[in-house]
Parts: sequence; C-alpha cells; structure tokens
Amino acid sequence: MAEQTFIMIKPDGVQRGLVAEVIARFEKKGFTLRGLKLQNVEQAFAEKHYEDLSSKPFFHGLVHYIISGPVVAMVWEGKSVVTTGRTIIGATNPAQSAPGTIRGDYAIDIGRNVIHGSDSVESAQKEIALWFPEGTVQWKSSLHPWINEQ
Ligand code: IDP
Ligand code: MG
Repeated sequence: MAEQTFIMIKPDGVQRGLVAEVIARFEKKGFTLRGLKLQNVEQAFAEKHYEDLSSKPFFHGLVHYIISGPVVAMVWEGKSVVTTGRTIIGATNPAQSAPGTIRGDYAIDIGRNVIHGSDSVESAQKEIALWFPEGTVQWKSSLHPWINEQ
C-alpha cells in the first residue's frame, strides 16, 4: 500500500480561512487525497491524539487549542508523503519555519501553528486509525503516471 499521512488543519487554520490554501499545497504537489472531514473534537479525543505529549507543560493548553473550534482532518497518500508532508508544513515553531512552508508563511506562535502532520509512518497509521475508523476512499487519480515515474 502506498504511504499515507494524517494531516489536520487546526482550529486557527479553519478560522483564518486557510483550508483551501493548505489543501492546494498538498494537491498541487501531486499527493492524493484519500479522506477529508470537518469536525469538532471532544476533549478526550484530543487527549488521545496527543497522548505522547501528556507529560509536557503545554499539554493542557494544546488540548484546549485543538478543541476550540472545528478542525479539518485529512489523509494524504503518495511516495514519502510523511516526510515530505512535514517539509511542506515546516518546523514546529513558526519562528524557525522556513518561508515557503505553511507555518513559515502563515503562523507566528508555536501554540497557533495552523496545521498538524504525522511525524512517522508508524504514527500516521495510528492517527489514521484513530481519526478515520470508517476507512478512507480507495481511488487512483488518472494523473498518477504523470506525477509518478512508476
Ligand atoms: P509537531 O506538531 O510539529 O509534530 P509536536 O512536538 O508533536 O510538534 O507538538 C505538537 C503541537 O504542540 C505543536 O504543533 C504545537 O502546536 C504544540 N507545541 C509543541 N511545543 C510547544 C511548546 O513548547 N509550547 C506550546 N505549544 C507547543
Ligand atoms: Mg507531532
């Protein structure tokens, strides 16, 4: 199966009207959209998503941020999409994110950094199972051979 990653536009990204911009960057790169939904997040669900960070001092603030408004949850597929997705997103702290990245172009504060992307293939699988228990859409773009050599 082709590599997949979980991408979430956080509440600030939705409120600021960055949904189309974020989707466009992944779409124009050539990745394939496999799942997409707008939803509010329950506190327990946000805590589960970020469970690896539960001992961090910013954990409660982070959970509060994620449940503060609707998010857009997505699954994107393609060659090395986990690593390349993180490159498209930029460094965690927008002060260190390069211009041209989503966080570099659209964020200032680490606690309002617009977007989440899985940090490894293993966490992507966990996150996709958590956010898309119903599964994703199986399809192949007719552009596939024009984007992928094989
Ligand atoms: P990532 O989103 O780039 O993978 P993580 O270390 O997994 O970064 O942290 C998850 C999220 O927690 C970050 O995107 C950011 O919103 C928030 N966060 C991380 N470190 C800090 C911090 O030092 N202060 C406040 N929020 C933080
Ligand atoms: Mg992370």
